Amino acid sequence: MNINPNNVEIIISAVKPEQYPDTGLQEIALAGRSNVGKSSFINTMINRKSMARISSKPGKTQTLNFFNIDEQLVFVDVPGYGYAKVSKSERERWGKMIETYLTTRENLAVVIQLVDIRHEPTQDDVLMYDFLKHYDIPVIIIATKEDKIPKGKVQKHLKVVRQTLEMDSGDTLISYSSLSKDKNTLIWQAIEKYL
Ligand SMILES: Nc1nc2c(ncn2[C@@H]2O[C@H](COP(=O)(O)OP(=O)(O)OP(=O)(O)O)[C@@H](O)[C@H]2O)c(=O)[nH]1
Ligand SMILES: [Mg+2]
Repeated sequence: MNINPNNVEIIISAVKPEQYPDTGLQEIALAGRSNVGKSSFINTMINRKSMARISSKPGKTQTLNFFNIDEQLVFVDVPGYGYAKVSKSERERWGKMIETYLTTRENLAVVIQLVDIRHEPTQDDVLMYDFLKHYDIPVIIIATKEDKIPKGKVQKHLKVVRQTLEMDSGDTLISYSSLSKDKNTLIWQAIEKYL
């Protein structure tokens, strides 16, 4: 995919289906724990430093943020799960918002689920993967923050991710770091298979 980073813009921050944009473009949604690096992933993939908002504080992204990527596709940045400091009612509201989007959105082509390569996927990670499988939503797993572990340990950690999620053998798993653009081409190729 050949993306012009100067032609990337936020379309809308939505919470309800009535607010989802009417672009006719296919959408790629991010999923993953709060602070795992979803917004950073989008920025690196589109070669923009701070299009999607990043924070060292978990819970930065609070709405569904739709980004028009060079009129070719749409990235949807999604609030993370598993952040203890949001209130129960807020968590439930986010959960509903994400669930509604994932289960009803016809433009949705694939979900990119991010996990932290350093740790065994959490129970929430497993639930999310199972949820996507249950609804037959295509998924690519990205094990991010690989810059934080020694190169020699990457394969071992990927194996733990694959086993803990009980991933389908046909599903793609790629290690990644938002600090580097080295794997962007590889990931665009993985995405294009679903477009
Ligand atoms: N070392 C390293 N840090 C990363 C990487 N990706 C993200 N981070 C850092 O992790 C923190 C969280 O990143 P975000 O992109 O805001 O995470 P998020 O998943 O969008 O978080 P929420 O919006 O709260 O759900 C920030 O301090 C990032 O700089 C990575 O690949 N390597
Ligand atoms: Mg975010």
